[in-house]
Formats: sequence, C-alpha cells, structure tokens
Amino acid sequence: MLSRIDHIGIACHDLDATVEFYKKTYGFTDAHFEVNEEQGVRECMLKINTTGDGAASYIQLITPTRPDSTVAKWLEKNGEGVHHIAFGTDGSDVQAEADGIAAGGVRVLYDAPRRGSMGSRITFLHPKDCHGVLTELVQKAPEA
Ligand code: V0V
Ligand code: CO
Repeated sequence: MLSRIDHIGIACHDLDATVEFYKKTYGFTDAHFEVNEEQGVRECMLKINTTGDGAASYIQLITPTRPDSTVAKWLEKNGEGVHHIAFGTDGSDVQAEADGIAAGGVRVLYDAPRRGSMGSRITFLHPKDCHGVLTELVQKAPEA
C-alpha cells in the first residue's frame, strides 16, 4: 500500500544556498546530503516531521551533477521548482506496487527498482501517464 508522501522533489541551481533558504525560512534542521551518480543528482533530504515515529516526510532538494542529467535538462527547460512527488510504501515491496500500477496502463520507467536516497528502493512513473506529475515510489530502507 502507498501510505504517505515520502518527499517532494525540488530542483534547484545552487543546492547549498537552497538548503540554507529552507533552514532559515522554515526552521528545518535535519539535513542529509548525498550524491546519486546513477540519477545524476546531488541532493539534500530535509526532514519535516520530527515526531520520530518512522513516518517522516522530506523535502528533497536536487541539483544536477552533470549536463546530461535528467534534472539538468528539466532545469534548463523549466527553471527551478517542483520536479516530482514521491509516495512511500508502508513497507510493502515497491516493485509489487509498481506492477499493480502498470497493470492499469501507467508506464513504469524502470524494469527493476534502483537505489534512492538513504538506501531506499525507488522507481518512477511517467509524468505523461500521471496528469503531468513525475511520480516516484519509495520503499525506505528497513533501518531508515
Ligand atoms: C519531463 N516531463 C515532465 C518532467 N520531466 N513533466 C513533469 N515533471 C517532470 N519532472 C515531460 C516533458 O515536459 C515532456 O513533455 C515529456 O515529459 C518528455 O520529457 P523530456 O524532456 O523529453 O525528457 P525525457 O523523456 O528524456 O525524460 C523524462 C523522464 C525522465 C520523466 C523519463 O526525467 C526520468 O527518467 N525521470 C526519472 C528519474 C529522475 O527524475 N531522477 C532525478 C531525481 P512535452 O514537452 O513533450 O509535453 S532522483 C531521486 O528523486 C532520488 C535519487 C530519490 O528520491 O531518492
Ligand atoms: Co526523489
């Protein structure tokens, strides 16, 4: 089951400056930085639920690491802004969730889940099949 919003992905030109904006403006302090070379992004996950009940949501700030990154292409076309939304599974297998959605005619972009932030398993649905929204499915790492 998809049970929560895991994160909202926001593309930006200057990751460090954007992180500072989010910290200063909203008071978010729990920041996790990571580079994902496969996805061509440097990212920062800002935790926005600090209840510690394991159901956190995040703002994911992303900036491209290389010119041929999908995010570089997107930024060039659209400028900074919301790039994708991500729904989290309740621990269920992300591939099983994707298979169920694909059965309804939505294109799933990967044959098998790939590595996402903080050890998660992720896949994406094509924005053209989701009313214009690039949609990610996330199965968080067991220990996350
Ligand atoms: C492209 N389009 C979008 C879009 N990106 N629409 C809404 N939101 C987006 N983010 C539209 C675009 O305007 C075109 O529409 C059409 O889709 C085809 O786009 P394109 O520019 O030709 O680009 P493609 O086809 O080369 O690539 C688009 C896809 C690509 C979605 C296939 O971006 C992709 O594979 N994304 C998944 C991976 C990703 O985004 N990784 C970065 C985040 P018109 O103009 O033809 O109408 S990594 C991440 O989130 C991680 C690591 C994590 O959470 O842990
Ligand atoms: Co994401």
